[in-house]
Parts: sequence; structure tokens; C-alpha cells
Amino acid sequence: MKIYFSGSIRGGRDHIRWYDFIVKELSKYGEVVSEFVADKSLTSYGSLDMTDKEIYNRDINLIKDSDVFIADVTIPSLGVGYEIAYAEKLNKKIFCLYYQEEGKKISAMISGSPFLKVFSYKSENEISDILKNIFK
Ligand code: 6IA
Repeated sequence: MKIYFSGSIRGGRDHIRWYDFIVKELSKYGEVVSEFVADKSLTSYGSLDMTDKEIYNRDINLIKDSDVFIADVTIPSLGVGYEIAYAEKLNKKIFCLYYQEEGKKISAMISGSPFLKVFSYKSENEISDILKNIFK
């Protein structure tokens, strides 16, 4: 089982501790092919020795090759939104997770889409339960 995990990079890295936890949990169910999203050394400014074209091509190929697509959509990110739409066009199974905060709502294009399953969480335990349900 190949899992593509998508999370904000240039959109902002404030949520990285959650990405790290999600990637660790996902590794129980398959190979996470985009572990770099949770890489603490990857700041929004950059640390990778790749051009944007190389990043784009590599990530699109990884999405094409994956069986499941999971995104954390808490932090709005153009790249994450683009990848979700791309995965949708490839008919991938897509699950979006977000941290539920009082007074904040995620984009209607995510929560209103019939092609995505969306889950909110407030704790690591809730993330574990959501993923257990997805992969059961
Ligand atoms: O617009 P964003 O940068 O927030 O988009 C984040 C999404 O795009 C992630 O889910 C990744 O799959 C993909 N992505 C964007 N940038 C990169 C990247 N390096 N490496 C891998 N995937 C990426 C950016 C390096 C840069 C900070 C030097």
C-alpha cells in the first residue's frame, strides 16, 4: 500500500508536529512515499536541493503511483489544494484531515466536495482512530 501524504510547505510549517504524528501513524498501514512533508529541516523557505520543476514532477509521479491520498488541510496551502484536485482527477481515494478550531472553517471546496472524505481532529488519539477506520 503506497500512501501519499500532503501537507503545507510554503503555505506555512506551523502544523508540522501534527504532520509528523500523522506520517508515523500512516507508516503502520503502508509506505508513506512523501515523508518529506513532515521533515523538520524542510522550512517554508527551503532546504532541498531541487528545482521547483523537479519537485513538481517528482510529486505528481508519486501521486500517480500511490493507492491512497491523505491530506492535512488545516493550513491553507495552494500546493495541497492543487494536489487534492489532481488526485481527484486520477480517481484516487482521498481523505482530508484538519485540526478543529473554534470559529475556523476549512474551504467549502474541500468540505463540500462529494469526492473527498473529510475528518476533523483535536488530539493524536482522534487521528489514530480516524486512520484506523480509513484502513480497516
Ligand atoms: O504550496 P505548498 O508548498 O504549501 O504545497 C505543499 C504540497 O506541495 C506538499 O503536499 C508537497 O507534496 C508539495 N510540495 C511543495 N513543495 C515541496 C517540496 N519542497 N518538496 C516536496 N514536496 C513539495 C519545497 C522545498 C522548498 C521549500 C525548497
